Amino acid sequence: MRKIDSYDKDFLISILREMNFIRRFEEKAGQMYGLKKIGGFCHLYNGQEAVAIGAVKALDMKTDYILTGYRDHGHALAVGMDPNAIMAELYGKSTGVSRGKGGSMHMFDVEKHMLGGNGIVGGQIPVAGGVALMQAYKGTGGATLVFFGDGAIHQGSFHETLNLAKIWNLPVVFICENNQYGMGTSYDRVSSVTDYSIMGNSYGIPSWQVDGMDVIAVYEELGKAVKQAKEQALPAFIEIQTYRYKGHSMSDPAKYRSKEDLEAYKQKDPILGLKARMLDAGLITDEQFKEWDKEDKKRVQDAIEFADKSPEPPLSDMYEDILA
Ligand SMILES: Cc1ncc(C[n+]2csc(CCOP(=O)(O)OP(=O)(O)O)c2C)c(N)n1
Repeated sequence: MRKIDSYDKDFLISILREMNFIRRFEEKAGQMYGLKKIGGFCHLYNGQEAVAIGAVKALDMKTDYILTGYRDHGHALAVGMDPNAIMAELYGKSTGVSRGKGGSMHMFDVEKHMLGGNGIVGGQIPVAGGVALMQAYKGTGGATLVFFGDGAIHQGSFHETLNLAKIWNLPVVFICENNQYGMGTSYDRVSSVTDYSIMGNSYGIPSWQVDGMDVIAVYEELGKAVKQAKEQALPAFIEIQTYRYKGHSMSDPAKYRSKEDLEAYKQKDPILGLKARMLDAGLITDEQFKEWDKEDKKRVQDAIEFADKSPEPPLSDMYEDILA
């Protein structure tokens, strides 16, 4: 675990609270799915909060962009998208971020520089390469950060984009959120190598692994990668070792892993870990945390009420937003 002594107290509190808010949001989304308020696919982010928060804190969202896959609620919240509109999107309501047409996998907000969740495994990787090419071409000074799962490493588009990113000197940071599992199986059963960081090295891209249960480690290592992308036009590939507490999607009972495995990771929980370090350092009290948690639960409850009260999209909406 990285030390926290050199950090500003308010910065640490914001990280702790933002991770906690994602957790509370996801727990409620899971419940609402169970109540059939949310339809379609729904992939929860519980356990991986330190990745989205640590990474986004290392960015300047005025110039930088992020893209991600279908497990995207945490990234959307991390860049400050409106939780009410995110929940309404999950409900398929017209007040949702994609007017209820995208659902869980398609959070998008161009003003917040969040260029989307993507349903196709690895589909966001070449798009991120294109966004970084735009940044380099226009000289915006920004970088693009793209999140994807360990399953996406085996897509051809991952390899093609890494190669082009290095040849074209693109300011892009590739982040593999290795949450140990793909859909229904463990990553080490489907991959000929288990140290994914070698994948970037084979394209001449500096690559390394980071402990994704430690938000400060994610923040510090991403800071290095983003600086390198911006100042040297050098891409980076980071494998963040994390863990998802829930099944792949709401329809996955996660029978391919043991209870012991899950419990072992819960002992390293990113939120409780940072909270414990802050308590030890005398930066916060238990009472304060309980108060913040109450506020977070209330904000999520407000999002539920907003989504519940929002109108369904009219049938005529079916014929809008069609490109071809
Ligand atoms: C091109 C493509 N193939 C298959 C699928 C079906 N699918 C959805 S998620 C998934 C597993 C991906 O696992 P991983 O990348 O490790 O991400 P995680 O869900 O663990 O976050 C698969 C095979 C898909 N959406 N797109």
